[in-house]
Amino acid sequence: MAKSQLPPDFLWGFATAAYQIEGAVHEDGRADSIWDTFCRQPGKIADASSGEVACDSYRRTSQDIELLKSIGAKAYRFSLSWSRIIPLGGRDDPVNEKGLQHYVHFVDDLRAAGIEPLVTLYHWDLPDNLEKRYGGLLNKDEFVQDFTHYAKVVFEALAGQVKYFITFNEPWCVAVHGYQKGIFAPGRTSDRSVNPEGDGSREPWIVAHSMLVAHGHAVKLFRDEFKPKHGGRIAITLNGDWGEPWDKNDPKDVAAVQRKQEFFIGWHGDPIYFGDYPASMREQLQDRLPEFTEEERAIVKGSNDFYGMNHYCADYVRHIEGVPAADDVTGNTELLKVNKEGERIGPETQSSWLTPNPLGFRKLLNWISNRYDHPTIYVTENGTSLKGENDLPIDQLLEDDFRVQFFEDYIGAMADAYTLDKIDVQGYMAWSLLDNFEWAEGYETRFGVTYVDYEHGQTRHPKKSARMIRHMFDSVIRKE
Ligand code: GBH
Repeated sequence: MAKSQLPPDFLWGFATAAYQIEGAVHEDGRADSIWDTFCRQPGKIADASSGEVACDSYRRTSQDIELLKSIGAKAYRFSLSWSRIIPLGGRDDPVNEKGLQHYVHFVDDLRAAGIEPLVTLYHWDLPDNLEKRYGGLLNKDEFVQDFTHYAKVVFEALAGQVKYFITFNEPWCVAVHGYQKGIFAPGRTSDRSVNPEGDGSREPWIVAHSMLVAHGHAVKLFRDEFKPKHGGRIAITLNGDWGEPWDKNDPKDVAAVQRKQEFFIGWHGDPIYFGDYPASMREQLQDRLPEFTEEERAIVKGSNDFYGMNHYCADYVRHIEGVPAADDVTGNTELLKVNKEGERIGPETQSSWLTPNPLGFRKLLNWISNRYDHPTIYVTENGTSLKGENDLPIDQLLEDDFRVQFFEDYIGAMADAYTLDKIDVQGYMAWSLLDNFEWAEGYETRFGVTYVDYEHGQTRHPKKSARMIRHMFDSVIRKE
């Protein structure tokens, strides 16, 4: 059988996010985001660290561009720090020219190096002032207006040079980790041992609605005022992992897989492609799930120029009997790593949730494509941590064969989806260019294709995977 291929203009590269790499949190007028303040609370971050220094990328833009060039990247996905651009965040607050110009120059320098920028507006770092001023994402009316204004400031500065914009990165993670589990900023939850404030039975659904409506407004603005002149495309990025039934002979587990995907992906995907939340969510959540007004529906439906897909792994899904917990976000299911027969879904990594399963990637590409009528898909993140990587001596750490194999298998599965299943996948960004601040896990978990030596001046040392990815794409991308 002929080897599966990808199209000649396939866009591939690497991804990062502002708070995870930039550091320089007080430089040039930047103000706190909710992650700066969250990290200052004792016990929230595994190694008590923060993004204060991180990879120092704010001061090392030319090093990062050199690195991208040296490993053959065609594209780079990064996010903007809202509180650098509008420190206080709001639509009547001043724009910080220095912060904005930093990104203008960075984009120019990327283009000069022949690297296509993909810009994410919101990768979880809300200006802290907006959290304090009106409760951040819980206040839909204020948040939507402030996000849309921020988007306008960004489009005015960058739309001429940037052809791919992503509004929100993984609204699921914001809503669930930030408002149900309380493990991400702003750390709200019903669990009073974690936070005295929060309501995990209601707030996740409220903030998700805010993000969807804000996304819709930013997209409308882009299409009305910027796209006609500059072209370019805009979308949201949704996370989603594959699921297999825990007991494949139990129809309840088979149904649970579909319900789980509707709760994880359909929650945001259905309003964008169909104009409403999935029926399974309405059934379980009833009036806790917000309703779209007609105006909101019109603005959210059809608001993706492509499907931004973050994907890491697979789970077994088991149905739960009885009434769902008040703060259930899973569709009354349980995610497990071992099935009824005792088989593992994939090998262990440093991240307890991340068990690679490349065939699951191909299956999920099919699931998304079928559900949403074959959208163009850009994979905006895919990658892995390695069990115990942080404890290895550097010479061994740089030989990250497990990660090399991961990319080989996942890129192969994607090529199969394109060639054999006719899935319209046009881009792929490996997570991540650099080891970086892995949110609540701090620096103990490394996702980079480049080792960052935090003890010796944040120096960069490409791992084997950094060098290998270009060869994988070289061999799989069809020549014109
Ligand atoms: C991405 O999210 C982020 O965009 C990126 O910033 C981050 O560094 C990278 O992954 C690596 O973690 O709580 O058991 O239900 C990861 C996607 C999806 C991972 C949801 C955790 C939930 C597992 N996340 N998943 S669970």
